[in-house]
Amino acid sequence: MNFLRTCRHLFLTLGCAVPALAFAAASAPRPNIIVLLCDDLGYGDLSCFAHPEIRTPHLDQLAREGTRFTNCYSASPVCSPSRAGLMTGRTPNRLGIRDWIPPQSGIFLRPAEITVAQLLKKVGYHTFHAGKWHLNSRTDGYEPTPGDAGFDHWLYTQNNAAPSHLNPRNFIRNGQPAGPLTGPSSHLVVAEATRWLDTTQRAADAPFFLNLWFHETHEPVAATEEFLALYPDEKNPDRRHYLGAASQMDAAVGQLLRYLDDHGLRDNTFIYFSSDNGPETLKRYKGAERSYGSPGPLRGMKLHVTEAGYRVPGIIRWPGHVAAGATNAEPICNLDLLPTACALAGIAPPRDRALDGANLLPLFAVNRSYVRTRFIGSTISPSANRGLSPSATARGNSSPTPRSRTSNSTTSPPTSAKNKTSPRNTPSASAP
Ligand SMILES: [Ca+2]
Repeated sequence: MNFLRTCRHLFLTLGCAVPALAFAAASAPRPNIIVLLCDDLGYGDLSCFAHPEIRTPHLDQLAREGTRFTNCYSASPVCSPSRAGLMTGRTPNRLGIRDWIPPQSGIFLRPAEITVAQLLKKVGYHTFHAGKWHLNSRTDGYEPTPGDAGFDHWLYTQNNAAPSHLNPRNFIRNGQPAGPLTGPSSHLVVAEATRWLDTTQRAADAPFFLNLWFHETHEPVAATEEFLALYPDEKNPDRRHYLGAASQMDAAVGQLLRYLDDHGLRDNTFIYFSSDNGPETLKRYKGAERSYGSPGPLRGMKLHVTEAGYRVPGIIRWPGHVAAGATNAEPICNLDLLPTACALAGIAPPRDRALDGANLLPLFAVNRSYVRTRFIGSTISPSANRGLSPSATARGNSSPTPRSRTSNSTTSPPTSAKNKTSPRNTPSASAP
């Protein structure tokens, strides 16, 4: 798509003035964007975030080639609200998703929301999702799918891979059961992505958006012998699986990084690595026997509204734009992904609704004058916050601008849905 067509496309699809960045993009190709999101990986679970045993050489490499963010937050201390926030740039309080989404619960990300994938697709990005989704409650087509959220190609599970994260049988590919698959979930996710990149006809100047949401290191934790063998001195077999699962996910990241290098994609690809929430508490529920994640020096765990519930590892690599080998203590949040991706693509974020994320690009400039005007905060439902009081948390570094909440009660079903289900915002009663 040439420059004039690009500008016309931007104007028509967004229905607003083409921002200045779109013109700047004429001389620089729009970068590819990759999101790598772990599940329940704690702040202290990578060797580059000071875990004393876990070996994550590929993520350590990513950190050396990019910037390590030591105050990187998720939008929520539990799966579904955090992921909903990442996709929309809006605090989950606005979305009516305040806890994990149980199967068949009728809760899903409402189609009236605008996702980062939809925005990027409208301006020519090829869009791909693989891995856990957890933004709907059923996978039979009666609720919105990743395809409805803007992805051209998608391979996903509603929640966890089953029967475990090795050799899963419950993935759905573009609406159809994928059948039994062989290998660790994270490796399957990366293999699907590279196969898609190899086989999808992409316009010469069209970038891609990969949204890879690994199941590791959520329960049921399961590592292959290859990764268990990295920890011969660990006598506790359950903990050994946890350590191995973190390295297993790291190896999948390594496969992706090698692919980018082999195909000349390193320099023009923006990579954001993080986790959806803090580490699970060992034996919090039946089946959480291998939850040996580490909050590092932080207080709390997953579901807690203290630091370890929300603060997660954050790494961003974009060669030539994001400092290499640096550490940055500026608070950032997965809510920032949508406005940042919009800036990378040279488009304006939605103007018809309140956004809670901030464009991070000024933060990457050498002589930066970055001031965060959006505060980071979330509430969590009483059921999710089991054992703790219903509570909220917030953080910002300047002029917090709290906004009013909106309700989920006016949600309408997707046009592609087969029946009329409506999301509820009733908290669930049990389990992760
Ligand atoms: Ca999670």
